[in-house]
Amino acid sequence: MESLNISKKLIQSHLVTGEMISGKEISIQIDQTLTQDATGTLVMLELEALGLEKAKVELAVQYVDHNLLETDSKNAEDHAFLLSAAERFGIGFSRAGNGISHPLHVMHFAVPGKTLLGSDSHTPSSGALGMLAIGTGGLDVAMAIAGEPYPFEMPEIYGVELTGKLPDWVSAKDLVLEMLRRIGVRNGRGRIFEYFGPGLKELSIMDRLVIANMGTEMGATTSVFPSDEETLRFLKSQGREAVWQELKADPDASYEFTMQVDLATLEPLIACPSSPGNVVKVRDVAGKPIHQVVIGSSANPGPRDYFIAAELVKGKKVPAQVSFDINPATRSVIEYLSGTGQLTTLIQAGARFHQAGCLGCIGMGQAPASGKISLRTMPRNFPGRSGTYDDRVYLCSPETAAASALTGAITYARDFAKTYDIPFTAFKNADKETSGSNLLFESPAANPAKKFEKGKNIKPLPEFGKIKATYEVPVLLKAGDDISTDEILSAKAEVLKFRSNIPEISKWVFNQMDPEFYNKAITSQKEHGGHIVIAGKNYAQGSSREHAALAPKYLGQIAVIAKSYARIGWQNLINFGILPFEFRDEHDYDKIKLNDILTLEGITESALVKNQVRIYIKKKNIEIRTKHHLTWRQIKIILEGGKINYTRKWLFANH
Ligand code: MIC
Repeated sequence: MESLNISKKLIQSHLVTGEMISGKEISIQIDQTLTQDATGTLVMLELEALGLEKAKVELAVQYVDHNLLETDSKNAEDHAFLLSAAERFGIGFSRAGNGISHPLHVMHFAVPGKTLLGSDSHTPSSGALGMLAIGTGGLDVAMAIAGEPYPFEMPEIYGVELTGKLPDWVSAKDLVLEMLRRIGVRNGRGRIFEYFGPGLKELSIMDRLVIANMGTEMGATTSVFPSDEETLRFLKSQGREAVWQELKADPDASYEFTMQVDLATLEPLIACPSSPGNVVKVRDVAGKPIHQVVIGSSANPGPRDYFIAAELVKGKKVPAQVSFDINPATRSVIEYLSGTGQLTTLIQAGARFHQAGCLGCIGMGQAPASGKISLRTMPRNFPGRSGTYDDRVYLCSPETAAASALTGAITYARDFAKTYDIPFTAFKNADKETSGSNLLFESPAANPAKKFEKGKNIKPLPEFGKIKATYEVPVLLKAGDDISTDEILSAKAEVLKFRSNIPEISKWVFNQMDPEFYNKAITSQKEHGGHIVIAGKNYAQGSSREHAALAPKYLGQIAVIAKSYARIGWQNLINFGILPFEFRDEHDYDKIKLNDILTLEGITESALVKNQVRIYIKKKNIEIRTKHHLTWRQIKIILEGGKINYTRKWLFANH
């Protein structure tokens, strides 16, 4: 029998179709699902559209953690809708105030050896506990809740061997930033990062969560850790040791690639604006004045991270020009800090203490001043994501963030500690985690008679017709490399409240890149029947929000031609019936100009299967050679006008 690494063991034990050959489509059975409020409303509307009676997975949990500011009635109404849908379908419900889905899931529900699919790109966080946890678009999660296997491309497994011990003042965030420094935001695509080696014993489950969470920023399908003694210790601390099982690679298992990280050689790192892949040493940017520090996010959930911040600022005062924001990741972090007295310590130092949740990480408040530096312990800093279009967001560890808050400039924590004579030993006893016993969580049985509670802002999913064989449409946007979903459809508070209202949210499509885009798209839809977008490498990186495909589709987007795509963004285009073409020759990108009219001919099943759709610039009669790597199933989905139509017709037709 073939010796297997952990990732392959997890996939093999859930494999429904296909073979474990990298790049080939496989499908796996999903044991658990995770949805959050910003993506969950669409998931529930999709389940309604598909006519689901009850959830068919072992466990489905709906979290409320993103849309927490009630500046009008919309978010509160969305949350009431989610609770009613959870009661209808028999889905667990975690109320607002409990905190961020990812650490909550790891603490309360993640099980080594199981699979998890989530409508949030940071779902891989549960890989910290030896799960195969994948983030994807809401419609894929809806299908999993309906009991369907999840199709995706078999990734290559990339082994990361950890050796050595982390130096003082260097933590898990620095390790994952080192990974990002080496890999960048594109080269993790089509890969799973599997961590192994003696250095693992240095990392608590919360540390592993930080690393698995931000593996997403490398474009990875997911990250996986073994289930070992530390996993058992953690599960015991949560009163859940009964679900523990050991999970390790076979002794002679191999990886497609391996890399080594000697923890002892790491030093504090920081991601500069405006990409998590833009990593340099803290030393290289030290001294730059800052105006905001935010500590806490799904990429910094453990109590140790708040403990460190509290101990560093103890008895000192943050200067008035710095907004020092503390975002507790979970309700239990608040309880912990209040129990240790560190809540008072932080507040006395000038901290602004917020409710548990994602908050400024997705621009739900906490938008920084234009052009001024905001230092955050969060997972990503794509342009404008903070809610300020010309933001300057840096990502760093809590050590760097807290030391910088006090000095008012980017600061190397070790130098700071030396100046103030703060010994690192004072931090060694930081608790690794809090117990998860206090979660206010509903676990309803399915009740098909339960009525959906829909506020006025919740609009039905738009219906789309089949794709035509020919189009003549203008290029309404020509984007560069690494365009994130935050740039396609902003995450800020003003926009997030329309997540369950596609007609309204579509007004924000590409707004950051071209404030006139919406008007142009509406005109183009009337005059040409749609539009096309051109992009560089890694189009639609970042979040899983399917709105970044659904809203453009609503505005008539027929196709995107890009140099390459991010995994989830590509999948979402397909799910909503948008053709994801790639340039055969990247130089053709330069031939296309904004507003060129492109003719697309032969969009039929047979031409698509043979990769023979013809695209040319009408007036100039220049051919643009494109290709795609759609499977036959995906071609059918697109031609039907998206996965909902396809599912109704082909999958659930006889149910
Ligand atoms: C993010 O971190 O980008 C988000 C906001 O959590 C998204 C989900 C969303 O857009 O609702 C994600 O990671 O998928």
